[in-house]
Amino acid sequence: MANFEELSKYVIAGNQAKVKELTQGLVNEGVAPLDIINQGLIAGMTIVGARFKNGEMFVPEVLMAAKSMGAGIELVKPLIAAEDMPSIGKVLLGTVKGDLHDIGKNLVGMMLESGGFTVINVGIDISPEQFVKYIKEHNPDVLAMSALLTTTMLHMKDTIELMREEGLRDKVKVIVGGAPISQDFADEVGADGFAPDAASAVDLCKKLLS
Ligand code: B1M
Repeated sequence: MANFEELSKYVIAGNQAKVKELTQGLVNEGVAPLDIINQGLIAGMTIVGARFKNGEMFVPEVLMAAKSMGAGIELVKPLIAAEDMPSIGKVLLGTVKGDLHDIGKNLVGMMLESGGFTVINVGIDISPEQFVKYIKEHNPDVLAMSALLTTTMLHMKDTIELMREEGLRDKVKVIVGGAPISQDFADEVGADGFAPDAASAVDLCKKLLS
């Protein structure tokens, strides 16, 4: 019987060894990889987010929790890739300039890969100029930008404007996401779509490329 609650508990505690052990146990039991991620690993990180917000947890603890979640995801990731299909499109993925948050972005990347996309994850703190450079280099079907800060989300607009200036906007679909992003914001900055979570990002990319 899968014990997601215990897994979440060790994510919150930032106990990498236990997270790995329990994740492997669930894998051995034959629990679906996405259930392990959503009901165990992400569920734990969601509680961490709430506690951080309330001042009940502090940055070092949050980082430990994030690392533990990442360790669990690393174990499950190859199993999702194994169910993979041939690539149905190329997505260039990054977190915008000034923003170092990458947990959600990496989840989006993982989900996209498991949904059959080729993902080029260019990392964090990516300026509009760097995004444009990577687009020219990799020729993606979709640019996916993540932002977690209200102060950095405006760089999505700058990036889209620079793409337009460089004649790239019509060639590449743009999707945006992250905790402070909304559909209204996506419309305002001229993105093709907004996804509230990683699973929706996969559906959105499929819809935009169909
Ligand atoms: Co930061 N942080 N943080 N932080 N951090 C938030 C975002 C914050 C809401 C916490 C708070 O105050 N309540 C707040 C932002 C406030 C705001 O702007 N409105 C905040 C702040 C203020 C800061 C600092 C400024 C703190 C400081 O130093 N004073 C600083 C900024 C650093 C920087 O980026 N320049 C900072 C630093 C950090 C850490 C380094 C400690 C760490 C990041 C570690 C890392 O990413 N490697 C961290 C963390 C972990 C958080 C919280 C606690 C958790 C974020 C997270 O990973 N969530 C967060 C509070 C919270 O969210 N409740 C907080 C789990 C993750 C799975 O969710 O990223 O939302 P999320 O991704 C979701 C969706 O949003 C969506 O899919 C994912 C789930 O399916 N999604 C997309 C994300 N990207 C998408 C892209 C898409 C589609 C969907 O398409 C392209």
